[in-house]
Amino acid sequence: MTQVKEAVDAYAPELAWGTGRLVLDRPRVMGIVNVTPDSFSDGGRYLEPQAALDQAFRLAEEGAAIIDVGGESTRPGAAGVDADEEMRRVVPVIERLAADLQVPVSVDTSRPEIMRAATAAGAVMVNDVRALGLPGALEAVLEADCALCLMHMQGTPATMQDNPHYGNVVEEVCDFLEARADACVDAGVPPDHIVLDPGFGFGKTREHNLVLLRQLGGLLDLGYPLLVGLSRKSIIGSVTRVDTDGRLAGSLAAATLAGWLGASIIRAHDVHATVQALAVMHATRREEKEEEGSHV
Ligand code: 7PM
Repeated sequence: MTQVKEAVDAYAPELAWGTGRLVLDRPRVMGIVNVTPDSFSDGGRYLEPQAALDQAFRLAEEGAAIIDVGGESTRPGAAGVDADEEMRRVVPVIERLAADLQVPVSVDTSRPEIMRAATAAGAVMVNDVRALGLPGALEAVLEADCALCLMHMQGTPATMQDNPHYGNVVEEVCDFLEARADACVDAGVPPDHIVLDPGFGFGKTREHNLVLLRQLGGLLDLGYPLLVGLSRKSIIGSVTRVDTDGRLAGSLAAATLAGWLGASIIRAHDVHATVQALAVMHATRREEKEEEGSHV
């Protein structure tokens, strides 16, 4: 083996933040913890802070590499929660998790004041479905030196599923994510702090979602790791014709495909099952690489 090839083989992409990093040599699972009364999936069950903490510890045990804590439902048509309420929901939970959990914590928010409070409480990543679109969000992330997920959404949660339309959905999502990543890097966010997300279900029809998944590899050309969230979403239900509680099998198929097509982080409710699906995906891919290697 040449030195160059050794260097290339040793290279593993990673997501970094001020004090740490997540090695992305294989797809990692982001476990979802909702601290909301109205989330479509775990609705109400984990509203109490203690229940959210229990859920987070369980997901970490199941193999989550990062835990995403959210206090605002972004369900299509959902009314937003006010900043005080969001603050009351997420910050105490993040404080406890950052102190006691061995796994890094992400905060799912668009509000700069929540970003500041959550990162001060120990969150190492901001996951923003509005891609730092609110005034002050970019500054909050810069100051925190945290990792950052920039997601694509067409419209707003209240209306995004009313009539999604694109000329070319893959191109438009790609252009949007590139522009947002460029703006962040220009402002001083280190490129290795950024992960991009096509935003499945956020202003997309069934066909838009399926094309985006099929063509996921095209987004890799932007040079950033990809995060995808398909777990229990209506795109899964539109194919399998089952309600949210019955969407595990479809979600695992989607997670496996996304991983195979190049996603580095899979956002999921069912962490134990998703970790196993991705282990089979990864083992298959590794054998393939070893076979190629044996020919040289
Ligand atoms: C109702 C519908 C409630 C959809 C909650 C959801 C993503 C996200 C969400 C995603 C990133 C869910 C979604 N989805 N953040 N936050 N990517 N980065 O299924 O796909 O949890 S909310």
